[in-house]
Amino acid sequence: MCSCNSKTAIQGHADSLDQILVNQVGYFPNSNKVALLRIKTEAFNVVDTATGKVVFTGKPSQLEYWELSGDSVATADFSELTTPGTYRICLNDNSICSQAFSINNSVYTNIAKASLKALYLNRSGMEITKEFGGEWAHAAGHPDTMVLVHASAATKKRPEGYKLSSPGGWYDAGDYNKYIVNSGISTYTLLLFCQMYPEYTKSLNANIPESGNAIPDVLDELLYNLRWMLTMQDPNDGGVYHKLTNLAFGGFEMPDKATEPRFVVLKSTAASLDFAATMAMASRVLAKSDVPEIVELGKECLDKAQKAYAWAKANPSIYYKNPSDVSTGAYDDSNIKDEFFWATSELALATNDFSTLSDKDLNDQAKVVQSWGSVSMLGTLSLAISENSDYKVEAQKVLVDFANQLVEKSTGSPYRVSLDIFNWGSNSDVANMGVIKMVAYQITSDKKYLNSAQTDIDYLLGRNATGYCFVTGFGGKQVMNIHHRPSGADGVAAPYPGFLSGGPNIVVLTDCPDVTRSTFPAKSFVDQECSYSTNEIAINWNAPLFFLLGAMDSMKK
Ligand code: 9MR
Ligand code: 9MR
Repeated sequence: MCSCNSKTAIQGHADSLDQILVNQVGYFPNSNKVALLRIKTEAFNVVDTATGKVVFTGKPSQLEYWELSGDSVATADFSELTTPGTYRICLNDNSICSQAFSINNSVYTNIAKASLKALYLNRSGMEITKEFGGEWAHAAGHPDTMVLVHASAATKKRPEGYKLSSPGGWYDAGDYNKYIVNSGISTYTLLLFCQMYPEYTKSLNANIPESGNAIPDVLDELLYNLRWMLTMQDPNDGGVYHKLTNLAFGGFEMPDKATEPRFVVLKSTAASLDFAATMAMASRVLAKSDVPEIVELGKECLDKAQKAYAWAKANPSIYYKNPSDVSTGAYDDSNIKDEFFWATSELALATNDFSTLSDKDLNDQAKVVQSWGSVSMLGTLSLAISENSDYKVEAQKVLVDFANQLVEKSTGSPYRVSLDIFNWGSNSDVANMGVIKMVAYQITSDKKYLNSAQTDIDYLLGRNATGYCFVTGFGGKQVMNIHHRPSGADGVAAPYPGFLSGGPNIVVLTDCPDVTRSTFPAKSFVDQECSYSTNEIAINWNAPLFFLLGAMDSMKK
């Protein structure tokens, strides 16, 4: 018989670990705690891993079938257990046990820091030193000081082949390219965090090279990307290049070995609007800094936001499409009504002039969770939490209505998650839903939103149909083979830590030719490097992950 505190016994039962799904990092003592059981049983035990003693016994709910995972689960609620410690959930005379998890007040501190630090590890054009990168230290690559203007972006003043400097910024994802559309939402999400949690932001030390200077680490980290974004605007007309990229995706080599030429490609309306929105938001957040240089930078951001917005108004339908000789990520979007709304809202807030907005603009927007291509919620969010805006009340109503729908979905779902469509990057949708709930919680102080955000954390950290904890370096069942060039090329077994894997979906079932994936979307995931559609990492996935974990960590007692 297995006793749950014995490591060998658990290893001997590795097959059964997935029978009980838990948040493998842990729970606050006072939070809701719900595990999922895939087995019909009358009772479940919570066992202390240190003593092997049963500390709580509960009765699970009925099994419920989920059409998205193709299996049935019951909930096991052990919220009443509040004693700090490390535990497993066990069944059948403790012969079947879950992964271990902790209950204590600091469960999210390290993982929140790691999820921010991951962005540092993805900085382009900078050596990652041993001091800050540990075993993931590497030489600088992609200086991007001699970037070529691509034919699609040629102008009189900057003709094809013209060389410009656009250094810094984060690599987008597992590839080494830098894309404005995706940078916008990622940077904005961190700016929003700084705005909403100023005290926690000040206190967080992520151990990055700038730690200890007069600027909070969250802000330092996002500034590394924001300063790059500023270089992507053509000062001659205000338009913003869609991306800085190689012509094609390169192989799995370290950054300094990847030396193919780099190009800035087509100025697009979406990139210019996302840039305008992000810079306008930045101007408000940076204005609150007590470092004069940062306040100055904020003014520059507003000026550049206005120029990019004017360019977009004058060029309202330049939709990005890859030119025939460019095959890297497109971030193409032909519905940019939401980008216009977001940029208009942010500029209204930054200039305190709301004459460009109307209730109709607000209500006409699609109520969908934010992503790189659907940004209406970002405008709504900014208006809803602004100190004074003509649209605050209306925006709060839209946001809280949407959060209510999400909460309803998660309480009604067998897996207790609001997600009911699995897109590429499905895990980021879960994280972004958590962000919406955190904002609704701040607006209303109603605990139901916080409890629902907890279920999103639980899902990402193991209580999902794959049984993986989706943040690298954390949990008992870890993702090891992310589609991330440095992780694949560095010869270190462990992947770069703190990254959120994209997560299950059935968009591309053939990315690993030798793998047959589940056709159930919630289970269709493989921890192999080839699976770029389920196991890549990306800055726009880590930003909401950090937001959600940091927000939760900020509420520790
Ligand atoms: O590595 C690329 C990844 O960053 C992208 O998200 C993905 C989808 O655009 O494409 C990956 O590159 C693959 C390419 O599309 C097809 N051939 C295999 C490449 C991965 O090694
Ligand atoms: O996140 C993007 C997803 O929504 C798209 O469906 C997919 C295919 O176009 O591209 C994803 O973004 C990738 C980008 O194109 C290149 N860098 C890696 C990104 C994450 O996979």
